[in-house]
Amino acid sequence: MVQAPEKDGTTLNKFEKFKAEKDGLAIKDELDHFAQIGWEAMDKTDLEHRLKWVGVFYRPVTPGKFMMRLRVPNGIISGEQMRVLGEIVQRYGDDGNADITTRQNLQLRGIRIEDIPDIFQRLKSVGMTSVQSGMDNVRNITGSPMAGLDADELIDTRELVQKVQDMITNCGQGNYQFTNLPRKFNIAIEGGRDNSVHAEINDIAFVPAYKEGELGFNVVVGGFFSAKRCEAAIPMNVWVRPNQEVVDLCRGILEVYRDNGLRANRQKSRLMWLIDEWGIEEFRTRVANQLGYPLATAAEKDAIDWEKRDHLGVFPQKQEGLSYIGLCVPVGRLFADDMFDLARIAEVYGSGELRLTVEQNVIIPNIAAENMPTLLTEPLLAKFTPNPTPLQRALVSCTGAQFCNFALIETKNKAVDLIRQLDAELNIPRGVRMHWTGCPNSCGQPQVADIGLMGTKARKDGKTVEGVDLYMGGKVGKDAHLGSCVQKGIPCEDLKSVLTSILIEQFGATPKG
Ligand code: SRM
Ligand code: SF4
Repeated sequence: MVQAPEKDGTTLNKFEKFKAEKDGLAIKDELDHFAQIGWEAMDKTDLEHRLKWVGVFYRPVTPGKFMMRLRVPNGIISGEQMRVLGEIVQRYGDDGNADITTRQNLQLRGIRIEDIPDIFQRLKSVGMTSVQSGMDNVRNITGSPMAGLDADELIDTRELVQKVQDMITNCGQGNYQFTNLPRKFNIAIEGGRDNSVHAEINDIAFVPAYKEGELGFNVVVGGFFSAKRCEAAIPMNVWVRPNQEVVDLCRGILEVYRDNGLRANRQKSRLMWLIDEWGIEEFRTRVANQLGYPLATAAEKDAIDWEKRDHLGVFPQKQEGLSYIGLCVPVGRLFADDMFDLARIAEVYGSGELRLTVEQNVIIPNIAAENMPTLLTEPLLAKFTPNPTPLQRALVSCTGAQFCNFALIETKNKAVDLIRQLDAELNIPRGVRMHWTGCPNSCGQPQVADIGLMGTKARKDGKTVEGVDLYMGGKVGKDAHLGSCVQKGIPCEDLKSVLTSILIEQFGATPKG
């Protein structure tokens, strides 16, 4: 794809250099060759970077065992697809598992390079793709997990999310138009009243809004987290109808960003930095020019007027006689047997559909009333309960040191272990949203949590130990705003006592008798 040279003549950073040498997507035609020669013989840049353009991530922590990041638009996946993914990870024994991600998506683990051509065939056979899910591409597009089910829904996001993905990825074939962005890019489309997608932390988010009585979306732009800076998205002063206008606006913004986004310093390449440089008015004008027509101004206010729901438990749908059940998947971790069980349960009791949430949980929709009692006796529900404790129900964690080389601490196991201990000692009257993230990249979004924990190195008794920075005050749903760091460098071994005090003093917890 054509790229604007650096305006200030700065030397290209190493990422821009290797992208200019060979587009990451070109790797899709070399996968058979890699499978034959093995990962150790691969060119280092292809191995460590370009493979991410097809969603395959080399893991320095587990060399030879790759991670595969899929695309699950709107978090909707069929039982058949889930079963195929289960079969893929099953062949890797203890190395194989899957994680539900904070973008309503799935990542598979333990993948061997020699199996990748076969895995891609299997994905294709069930209409799935992992294309453009890593590096300087648009990530999984999130949408309301209740789309089409919720009686109070404003806009059904399913088709819109799929259309935006199809535009960006050329229907999953890969699209060189959008494979060399200055940096990663996040898009979310909210259709409900409760901001289920965390609109404020996306580069583009569509938020329902009535304009002169007509329902459409207000648009916010530039939200992002990075180690250097975190910003909530800001209004673009644009309103679009819930149709092709959404797809076109995404295309226009992506083209403007692709051709003008800052590329010299990767710490300053996300969309917000360009908006800073131009000002939001100029940015809006450039996007309108790119599209070739004027943009409608924003509706006065958006229609997010509910607190965020977590959808765990059993709830009626708008379709009479049907309900959905939300299951709590501790820190999003699934093994092959769990995936087979979820697929079977969705097919036997529901319509064969499953949904993933940004809280790393699973929803099974379309369950007839007469099927619910038997579903509730399924052994899987002992592991993935619809009735979790207040701490379990809102626990989120990024990958952490088990698989991620950026991590400063192990996260998922610590997170589960700590709430188990806190639950044993405290009565906690309300849900407390606790988010763990292993490093300042903030994949686990500590800034949206009631209590956010970000991995760091701390000092204790003169030694360097695993620790966390404590974030508090994140507000989600209506009037969402980001939390901030309130305490730095808490050694992990002191965390239980620190959190016990916070839960008692600020969340009404009482010690168990
Ligand atoms: Fe992330 C990089 C995992 C959501 C901000 N993220 C990474 C990498 C790819 C780093 C690496 O190569 O090891 C991690 C892969 C680890 C692994 O083996 O799993 C990784 N990010 C994740 C996931 C899996 C966390 C999770 O456990 O759920 C999430 C995958 C989402 C998906 O399905 O695509 C994930 N990452 C996020 C989010 C949250 C969100 O999107 O709502 C953020 C903050 C929001 C944002 O991007 O603005 C996030 N990830 C980052 C960053 C910092 C970006 C920046 O602008 O500096 C990095 C590092 C980078 O890109 O250089 C990063
Ligand atoms: Fe890895 Fe850091 Fe992201 Fe956690 S926050 S997945 S440790 S990059």
